[in-house]
Amino acid sequence: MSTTGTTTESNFSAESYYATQPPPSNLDQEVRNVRDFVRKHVNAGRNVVLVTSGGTTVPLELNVVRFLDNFSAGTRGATSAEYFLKAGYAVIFMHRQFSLQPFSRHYSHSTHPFLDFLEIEQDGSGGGNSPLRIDVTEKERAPLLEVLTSYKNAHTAGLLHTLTFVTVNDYLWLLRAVSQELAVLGRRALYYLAAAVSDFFLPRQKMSEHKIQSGKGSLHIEMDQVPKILKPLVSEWTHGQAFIVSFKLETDPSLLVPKAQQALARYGHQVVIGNDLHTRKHQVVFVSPSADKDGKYVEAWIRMDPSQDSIKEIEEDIIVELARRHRTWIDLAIS
Ligand code: 9Z3
Repeated sequence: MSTTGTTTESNFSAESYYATQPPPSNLDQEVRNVRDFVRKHVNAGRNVVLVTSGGTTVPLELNVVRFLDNFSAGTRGATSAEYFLKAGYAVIFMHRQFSLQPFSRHYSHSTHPFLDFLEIEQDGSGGGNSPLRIDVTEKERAPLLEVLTSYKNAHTAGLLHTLTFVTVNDYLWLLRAVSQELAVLGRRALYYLAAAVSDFFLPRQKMSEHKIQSGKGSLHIEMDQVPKILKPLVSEWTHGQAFIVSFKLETDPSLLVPKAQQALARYGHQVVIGNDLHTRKHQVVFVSPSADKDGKYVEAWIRMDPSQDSIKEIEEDIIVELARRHRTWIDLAIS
């Protein structure tokens, strides 16, 4: 995309992307950690889900001062990871650094900051010189105990493995490497691709080494299209075995279903969850190939009443439905 708004065909296939763009420096270590996590859960006979979450940055300089970003806070991914744990999955949570994380998300919002419900109290044992203690306000105690218990249980049982990315390049390298590690799970692997991944990037070879100077007037940057990695993910990296759920985000609701169908036709995976930017917390649409294999698609809406916001999260219903479909997918191979 150029700043004039015109688009040109990208030259980057997935193959040429990985051949020309450098991997993140910590990739090998991250992959080894994922391998250990996967091995443990394969041995335990547990299904594993990869949840991607948050936005990606697109740096404009090698010594990066400026970058493009997007709106995603990682709410969908972090919330969904908790419900996947509840459904018995081991979870690889691959998220944008500093975006929301499962469990801590309940307290990291400016609307619910944890410092507001902690109290400083004097330990009564030693009179005025007693050490100070931290306590939780009465009202917040029960919900905190519930979140903390789930958090501790997930960690003690080694059910949650966290990976971090920042740039779209980090994301692309990690996704390929993790999917290659998950391949041993065959149909037992589920992909839940909720990260908001940039469609455009600046290849390393076109980046300015130092901070772009402002003295030259307006800035014109031509970006290349990020390769459509769902295609190799579905057919090569996962050998067509994994249950793959991608998300489609639109701001024009009339485009949701057609764009989701187009993605399924192009990549041949199992589900596209369509969501509109403004209504995404209250309704989503599942679009999937018809069971009759007649080239048609079926759509199923999940909706919740906004008045239920304080007691219910739409991700709960999304994950129940996906876990059900994933079981069917696994059973298909057995029958
Ligand atoms: C989504 O559609 C996610 O549901 C959101 C969640 C990013 C809207 P938040 O993090 O938001 O809770 O604030 N993710 C995928 C978006 C995306 O980039 N999809 C691509 C597209 O629409 C296809 S992979 O073209």
